Amino acid sequence: MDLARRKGFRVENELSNSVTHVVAENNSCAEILKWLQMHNMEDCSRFRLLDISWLTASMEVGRPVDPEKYHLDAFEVLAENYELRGNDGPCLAFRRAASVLKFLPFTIVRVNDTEGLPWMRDQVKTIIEDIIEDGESSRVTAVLNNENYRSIKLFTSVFGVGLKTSEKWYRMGLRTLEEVKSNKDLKLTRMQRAGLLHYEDLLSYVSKEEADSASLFVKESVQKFSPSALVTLTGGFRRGKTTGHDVDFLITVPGSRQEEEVLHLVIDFWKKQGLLLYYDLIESTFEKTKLPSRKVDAFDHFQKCFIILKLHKGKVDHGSSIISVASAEEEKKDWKAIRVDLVVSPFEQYAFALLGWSGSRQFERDLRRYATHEKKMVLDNHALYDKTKKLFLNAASEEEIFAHLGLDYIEPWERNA
Ligand code: DCT
Ligand code: MG
Repeated sequence: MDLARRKGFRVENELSNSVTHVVAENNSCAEILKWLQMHNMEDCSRFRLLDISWLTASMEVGRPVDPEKYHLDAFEVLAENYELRGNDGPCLAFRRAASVLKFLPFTIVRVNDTEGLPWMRDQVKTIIEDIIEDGESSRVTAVLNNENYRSIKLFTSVFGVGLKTSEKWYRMGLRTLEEVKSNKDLKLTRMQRAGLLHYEDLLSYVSKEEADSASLFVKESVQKFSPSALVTLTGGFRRGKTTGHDVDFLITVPGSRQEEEVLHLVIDFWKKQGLLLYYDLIESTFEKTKLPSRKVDAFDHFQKCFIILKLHKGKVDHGSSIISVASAEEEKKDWKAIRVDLVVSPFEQYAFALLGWSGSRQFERDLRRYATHEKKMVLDNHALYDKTKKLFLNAASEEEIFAHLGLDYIEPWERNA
């Protein structure tokens, strides 16, 4: 606690209304909930319940890191473990369970509380039961303690490092990033070199303030070259998330067929200013004659650019950040590397692009499944095709797409699960 205070965190001894994060060490979720109940604070939506690892990680970087990763979230761990092993079926089942549980408006304290909720299979219920009774699930603990899981998770946390590379490094006996960096035999890609170079910045997550500042900056740059361009914040931040792994933008130019030029102009402009720590510009591969893709998780065909942007801190309004003292090191470096994705869509596909790039991934997947199985339609980031009527359904807004699907409109912040 002293260390946290010295680093500028405000640490309270007593639970009060000003508390925003409750940090626990060596307590089960059930114990904490009981304790909160004793203090008449059952309403957990008022603060975040986190594991001590969140505080240590935050102290390391000198600011609060994305709490999502430090929730006592057993199902994300299991899902991730299956994903890392290329086992998609169980991975999806646990991801579904996780996203249902994460955004529930109430806390599960008994197994019976899961009654009527979707995706609560027996496997899931067994794990919930273990956590409620013993404070942990042996299945989850086993994954967390597994050396292979830990290394693969560490390696894949580097921008540009996928499963294949991680497994290769693991088989080579590598276990830490220091070992990766100092190994002369490794041929790293440009993307991986950038990922390692800016590892800490990229790991510390983008805050809402940083996303807003990046928004202003991107808008300004794009409209410098194309004054009528629309620049829309998409991804997790559009869904109201307060932190993210990147900032996603959708760009379109109403009434123009040359919308793809603007991205090149912006990239050149930033390059000249030395603001591009990494970029990969991919040209559009869209063919009008092709039907929407049948694959539920397919990559789209828009022109896009994956970027590591040098965001100057002067541009960030710290507002009511709980960090009041910046470390000496932080004062020297007045910028932060953040991941930015720019996607360019033709204006007539804008609504589909916006819906697709707003996520969440789970929401998109389920919306597409719904379109396919319930409506005999094919939905992707470019279009909606009605297989019965054999025609494309146009839409100028997200509302119109939901209407075509026979669904009530779902606001972005309700698309987290
Ligand atoms: N998306 C897509 N096609 C891709 C990649 C992403 O349609 N090839 C969609 C799904 C979610 C959305 O775009 C944004 O993707 P992410 O940035 O990966 O997710 P996020 O929800 O913004 O969350 P975060 O960035 O915080 O991890
Ligand atoms: Mg994102």
